Amino acid sequence: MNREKLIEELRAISVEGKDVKEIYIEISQTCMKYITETKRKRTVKNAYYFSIEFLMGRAIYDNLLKLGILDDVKRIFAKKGFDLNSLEEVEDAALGNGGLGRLAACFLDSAAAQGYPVHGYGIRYRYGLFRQRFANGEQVEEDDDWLKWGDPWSERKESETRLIRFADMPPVKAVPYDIPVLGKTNNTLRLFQAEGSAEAEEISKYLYPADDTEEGKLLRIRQEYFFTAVAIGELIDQFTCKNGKNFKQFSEFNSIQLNDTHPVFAIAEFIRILTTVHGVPFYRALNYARDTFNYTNHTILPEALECWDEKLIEKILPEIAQILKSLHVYSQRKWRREGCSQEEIEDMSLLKNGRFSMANTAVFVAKKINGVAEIHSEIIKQKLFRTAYKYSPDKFTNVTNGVTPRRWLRLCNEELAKLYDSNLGLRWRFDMTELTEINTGNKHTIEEFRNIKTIKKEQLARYIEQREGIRLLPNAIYASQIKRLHEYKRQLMTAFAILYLYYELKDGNLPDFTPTVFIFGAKAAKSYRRAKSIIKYINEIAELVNGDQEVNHLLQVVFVQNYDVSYAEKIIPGTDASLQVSTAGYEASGTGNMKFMMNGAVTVGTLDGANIEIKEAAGEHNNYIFGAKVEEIEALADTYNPMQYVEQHPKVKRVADTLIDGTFEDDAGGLEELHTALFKGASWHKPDNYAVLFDLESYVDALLRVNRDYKDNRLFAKKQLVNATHSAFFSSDRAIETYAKEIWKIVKA
Ligand code: 26V
Repeated sequence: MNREKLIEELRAISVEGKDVKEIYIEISQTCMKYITETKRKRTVKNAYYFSIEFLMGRAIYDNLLKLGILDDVKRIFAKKGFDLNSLEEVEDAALGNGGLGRLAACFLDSAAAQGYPVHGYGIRYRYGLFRQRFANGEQVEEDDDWLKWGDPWSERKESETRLIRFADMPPVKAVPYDIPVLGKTNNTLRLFQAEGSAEAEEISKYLYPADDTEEGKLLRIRQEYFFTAVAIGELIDQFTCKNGKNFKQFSEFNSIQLNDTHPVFAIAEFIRILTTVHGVPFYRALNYARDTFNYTNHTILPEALECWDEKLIEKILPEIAQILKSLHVYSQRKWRREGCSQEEIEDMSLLKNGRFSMANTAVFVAKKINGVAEIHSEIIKQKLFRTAYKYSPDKFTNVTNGVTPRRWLRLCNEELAKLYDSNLGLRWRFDMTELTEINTGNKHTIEEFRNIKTIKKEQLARYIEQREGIRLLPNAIYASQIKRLHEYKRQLMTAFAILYLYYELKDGNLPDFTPTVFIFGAKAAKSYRRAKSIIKYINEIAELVNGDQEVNHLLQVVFVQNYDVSYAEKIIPGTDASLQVSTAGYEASGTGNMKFMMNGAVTVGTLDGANIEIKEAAGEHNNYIFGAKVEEIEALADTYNPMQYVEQHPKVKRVADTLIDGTFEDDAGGLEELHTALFKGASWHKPDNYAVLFDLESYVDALLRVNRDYKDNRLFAKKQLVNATHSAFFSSDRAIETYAKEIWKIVKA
């Protein structure tokens, strides 16, 4: 089938008497017929991206764009009286939590777009990330039944089913579902579904099941082993079919990227099959693994670095436990031989206090280890993995994250893409560095950009009104913080900043204030109590501020429900100021920050993650940097006492007091607990562990700088445009090119 034939078949679809779902399925299936006829190009070496999350979002518009028929199909269906925008009802495939899963999706997109043979391996969860709504300002979670829309974009490959064995249950069937990833090459995302018994089905039922109980932990281990073991089994069989048992060559054909530590069992499974099935000696199998696997670290938060009890792994995967132990023994011997001190050996140890450190295992074996932004990669080298870095500095590298300009610019902001087209032709689509040729000093261009921003803000306002029933203030600054809810990301600090501004306005201290709308979008992990309290608190603040006649023409707060990829596609282009305010040192990279920049929002941010590189690319004067730097945050540990601090900063005290002084209802005691965490400490954390109070006034100051600068509309629009036109570095095309050349050593098909 060729493109013309495809369009013809799409034109032949009748919409008469059909509902949105039926039309959606028919369009998708027609495209799939066309796509699956296109054969994969043969390549020598492929890369495989192993990830427990792929946050793909909605497929249909993206695929139509890649087939080059989006505009045609819109027109064809408009003529039939069917608005293609109706397909926005189709829910996202949300098989991921946030940045890590969305990065995996952007990387697959960029690899295909550039013709690199990179395929994804993951899990086909029955239920993705929960759907969120608010009841009385509190988060309520519901199962995400994404399959109710059917799954026309994947192909079940029953005949390629493999069996995965756990010691305590019958063999589990792993059935592959292939999702095409379109571009210059057609790559594949292969997700496995667990079948065979009710017990088996549990394995691929939920994304990130709670792992605070032993049962939860076992399930998580099963998930991790399940998808990596099928993938490894497949890759080894494919290899031996073509090349026999000359495993020395395995890495000449295959490179495997471990997206965080969740897929680290792949290493053990690889060694297990080579040693037990193919009779390769252990040390050789290890060497082949060393040539094949690479590891990306995505966080330095201790609570997120996986360690699994030896006993648990022994119970369900005895052979794998044995191999992990052998790796441990082998590594200890090696380090002793190399003259490492006892302390150093302990620091790098794969097995600590009866628990396997998945990160240390990955670091020991991987050929390349990378962080996801310059500062993060430095922290990894100097702190998290400092001993390993001391002995193998060449293993460590940085690949700053990126985001796909197809979804995050062309699809979500076609107005801006058209402005680029009319200024530069189509070249920029293939090389975003061309965007710097746009004359950002040109009055006419700035005006055009400003109009586009206004259009996108209006579209956003309409969308939010539809979804949330809230009408946004027009002619206001739109400032957005959209990301997973976590204390280190400091949504609480934004909440305090809003209250700070609120009281300043009430007190008449801000006579010249430009109206500002704060937009939040975030899901809190089901069991993360303080994160949920922060949602409740922000919703309380929204009620107070939005209901106050004295200020509600100047200040507005909206927390949207069920924030997801598709919501992000609306919020990002309609935002003026992107809030990226994590405690310095904690946000590995951030990728939302890049999406905002690409759509021409200024960054109000700390010197953390990729914010630093954004500031460098677009110029400090075009962004609003504030807050303590990493070294300053570290120094706080010895000197900082939040109780004393607020005594000297009464306005900070005033807002923090609202957690306990009856300003807001707090029946469940969640707000009080936030107050305790700030002033007395909580869990294993010291008081105000994330420096929320400490950075607050410098944050407010940055927001007020935005507020002042915005008055000169043209100058502000210019800052935004400079950001947009200097965002090439943050395209995942650049990131993938770096992985391909420096880590995977693969060439374009
Ligand atoms: C996971 C968990 C799990 C349990 C408790 C707390 C906690 C805190 C953080 C995490 C994050 C896991 C890894 C992750 O998603 N990292 C994100 O990866 C993005 C892509 O590289 C990056 O842009 C974000 O900065 C980073 O947080």
